[in-house]
Order: sequence, then structure tokens, then C-alpha cells
Amino acid sequence: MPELKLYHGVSSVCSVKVRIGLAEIGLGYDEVILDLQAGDQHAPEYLALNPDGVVPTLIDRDLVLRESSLIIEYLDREYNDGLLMPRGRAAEATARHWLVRCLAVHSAINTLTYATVMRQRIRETKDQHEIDGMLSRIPDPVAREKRRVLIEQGLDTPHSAQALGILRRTFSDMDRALRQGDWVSGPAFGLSDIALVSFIDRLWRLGLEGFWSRDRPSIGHWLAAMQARPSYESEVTGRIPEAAADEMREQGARHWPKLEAFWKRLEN
Ligand SMILES: N[C@@H](CCC(=O)N[C@@H](CS)C(=O)NCC(=O)O)C(=O)O
Repeated sequence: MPELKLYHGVSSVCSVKVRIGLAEIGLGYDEVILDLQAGDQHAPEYLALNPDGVVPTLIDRDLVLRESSLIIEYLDREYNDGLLMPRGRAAEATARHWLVRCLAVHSAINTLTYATVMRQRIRETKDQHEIDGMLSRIPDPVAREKRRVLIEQGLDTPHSAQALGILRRTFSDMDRALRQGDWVSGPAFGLSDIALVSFIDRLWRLGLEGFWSRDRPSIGHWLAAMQARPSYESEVTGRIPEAAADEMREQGARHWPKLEAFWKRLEN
């Protein structure tokens, strides 16, 4: 059995992605849970492993692996005979494209999460001095500035339109894939499905399924199929604290009317 150690956040979408990958492959691991609200990701010992101060990070013996898409692909190749990678040059290229595309999808999910639920939580629990301190510890200047703007202005920034634009294109391409096979990866479940589910799950948890329920029902059916898998039960439902789940649904519902208006504007 490999000796794996995962540094992760319980509710973080990028961490959920890797946990689902580990569960699907059937790999055990030691874990170090980071409290992202408390700033554990900015501790010097963690920054030595992950200089961006983000989760997840996977340690496999002498190797430090970062980037959730790269981690799940590595695990599949190294410990699963690549069975989650679809066969054939074209299918493989498409799967890798989805893995890279997760960077943009994550950016959109990060915008919507921070502009709604996290903004509210941060403003309720921290004063301006603490917020400035928290921001100053984010190593990546682009991520730092985006976080500042979202905390200050919520959904009323160009980040919202960018996020929704990314999601519209993502849903459109997922829908096209899902019309051709049961999974985004093709006829068989695979890496693209694992890579995407935590993001779509986050939108669902925020009560934003209106983004796809009317125009792209294939996405709802795919999410239901993902939710029926044991990996979802063990890594998502079983691990995201109920209070966090309630908070997401509540904040998401509060912001839905504004988001729906933005969404409709994009349609025109
Ligand atoms: N592209 C990276 C993104 C990692 C990332 O941004 N993780 C978030 C959680 S989903 C994080 O650690 N945030 C902590 C922070 O921003 O301070 C990946 O997929 O691994």
C-alpha cells in the first residue's frame, strides 16, 4: 500500500476533488486537516510544502504534489493503471483539457463562494484590521487582490460576470459531452467527472441549481449519478459539517435573485 499524506480542508472544493479521487481508486491515506478560516494554510511549515498557501497538497514518499487535477491524474496513473483516464488519443486529450479547465471553473466557484457566504462570514467575525492581516498573508498577489475586492464589494464587481460567463461555457460543454455518454469522461466514469463534481456540488449547495435546471437538465442528472456513488457519501455528505452546509444554502438563497438576474442578462 502506498504511504500517502493529504493536507486538505474539509469543505474546500479542491480538497473534495482529491478525496473523491482517492476514494474512487480505493487508496488509504493519512490526513492533516487545515482550518482555512484560521489561516493554517499560511503557517511557514505549510508554505514550505505549498508556497501559494492553498490546499490540497499530497505527499507521496519523496514527492510533494500540488494542484488537485494533477494529483488525481497522478494517483490514477501511479496506483490505478490509468483506469480513470479514457482510452484513445482523442478521449485522453479531451479529459486532460477538462483537468486544465478546472482552473477557470475553480476561479468562478471561488468568486461565487467568496462574494456570498465567505464575505458574510468574514465580515461578521473579523474587524478591518484582522481582514487586512488575513489578506496580507495571501502569497499570490492576484488572488489577494481578488479576495479583497470580493470581501469589500460582494457580487457587485466584474468578477461576477466573469464567473457566470465561465460557468455558462462550462455547462454548455458538459451538456454536449453528457448528450453523447453517461459521463463527462465518455461512456465510462472517469477523471473528468471526479474533477468537476465538487464544483457543481458547491453550486448545488449554494442553492444555485437554477443555473442548469431549466436549460441543461443533463447536468442535474449527472450530479444525481455522482451523488449516488459511495465516494460522494464518504467524502462530501459525510464530511462537510452540517452548519457549513446550512450556511451555504442560506447565503446562496439570499443572493439567488441577483445572480439569476445576472444570468438572464448573459442570455440576452
Ligand atoms: N488550482 C488549485 C487551487 C487551490 C486552491 O485555491 N484551494 C483553495 C481551497 S478550494 C484554498 O486553499 N484556499 C485558501 C485560501 O485561499 O486562503 C488546485 O486545484 O489545487
